[in-house]
Amino acid sequence: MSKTGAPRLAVDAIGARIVIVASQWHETVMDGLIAGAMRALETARVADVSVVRVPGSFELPVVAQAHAEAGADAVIALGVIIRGQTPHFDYIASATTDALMRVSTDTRVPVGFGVLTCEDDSQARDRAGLPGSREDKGREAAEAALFVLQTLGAVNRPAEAHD
Ligand code: DLZ
Repeated sequence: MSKTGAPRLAVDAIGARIVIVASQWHETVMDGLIAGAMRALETARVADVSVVRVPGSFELPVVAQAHAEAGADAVIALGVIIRGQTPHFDYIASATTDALMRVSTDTRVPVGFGVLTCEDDSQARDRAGLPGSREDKGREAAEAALFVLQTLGAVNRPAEAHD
């Protein structure tokens, strides 16, 4: 996918209840993703933020779904999956991606997708919003979730009465 062209999606989400679900593999990159998401939430004036850690990316969807069903207004899923020498990467990356999409469509709670799928550690660091990184995928995931939250709010609002 292109490395450029990501939109800035800043919205005001004051009052929203947001849960960041974050895996624990690849600690430095994860720290960058979480910090980027937190920066976006602060810019959007979100005060109610919980960070919930799971072991690996494979565990993100079930915990994301639990929080979506328990009343979170949006969930931001953060993880880093790095290709190794076996097909394991492909299974975890595609299962995690598909399941997070399903959580969002089934619950209608926005799920920001901040799961990096990279060839190596240096690719991941370049996307992690760390000093010197070219991209900030944690921020992008948070901004996308808040934007969709705003969009769904407009869809779900009762239609104005007509005479
Ligand atoms: C097993 C595994 C491997 C090999 N690599 C990663 C990775 O790069 N990133 C990640 O988030 N998780 C990895 N895991 C762990 C799985 O996601 C999962 O936590 C375990 O298979 C236990 O269910």
